[in-house]
Amino acid sequence: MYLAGTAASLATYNLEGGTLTTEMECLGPRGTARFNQTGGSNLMGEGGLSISALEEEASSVYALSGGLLSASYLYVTAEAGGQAALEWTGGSLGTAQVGILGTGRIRVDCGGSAALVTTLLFIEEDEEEVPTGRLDLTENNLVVDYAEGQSPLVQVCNWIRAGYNRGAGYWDGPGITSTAAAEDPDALTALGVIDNSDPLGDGLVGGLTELEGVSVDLTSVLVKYTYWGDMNFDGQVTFDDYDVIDYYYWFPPENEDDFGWWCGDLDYDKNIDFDDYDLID
Ligand SMILES: [Ca+2]
Ligand SMILES: [Ca+2]
Ligand SMILES: [Ca+2]
Repeated sequence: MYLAGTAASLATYNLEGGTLTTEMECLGPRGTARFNQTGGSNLMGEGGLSISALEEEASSVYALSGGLLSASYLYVTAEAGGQAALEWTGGSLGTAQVGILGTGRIRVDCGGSAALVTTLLFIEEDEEEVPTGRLDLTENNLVVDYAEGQSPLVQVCNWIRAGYNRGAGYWDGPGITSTAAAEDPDALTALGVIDNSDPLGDGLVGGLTELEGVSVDLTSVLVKYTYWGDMNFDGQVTFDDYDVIDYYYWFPPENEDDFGWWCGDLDYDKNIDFDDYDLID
């Protein structure tokens, strides 16, 4: 199914109930396309959903506020000033691959009740390895359920570092960010990330069987909207978390890539110092 496609066209599709079954769906890449799903099921089976805007005046938006959207892949692509976005505010989303290309955007704004779960996540980067796309989790979580030996932890951590935008802003960068953290008047919240397999092997974080109601396996990278310093992802900051940062303050990881939220490097600058303790206090 194709929505829009040419420069002057405007296309809107509303799905309120029933089941829509297609092999694949494309919004864009020119003109204005909007898919409003407030209920029902939109099923693509083995196929996927492509939301694209490849010229300045183009705008393609999929707004999911109810029902079920199921696609084996989901690509959001914006180039040349076009606007392409998935706005997820309610209902369920099931997808195995998520790609955010160019300046595409995905916003998960389900009131903290949702996790974007995928086996592969890709966010395009420029020549300086700065991400160009944006995944805004607001108050929600992310699970990248990877295959054994293929942890995307370093990449996901880099995208969060870009989203946090330390030194230039506050949770307003590209990559993986949270406008809820940015707008928190007390600045107490952040996006944390851990590899559930505990790659450092110290038994201080990871080993979770669920993340706020979502079942997870050990080979998963978990991103949680939580309080600064909640390294073990139990939703609060306690002595257990201080134990983590204290341990790694005295016994820091040997490799630069091993620094991140999980060991107390809360500001993602690859060391553990008083700036990190400031954030937890
Ligand atoms: Ca896994
Ligand atoms: Ca905790
Ligand atoms: Ca740090």
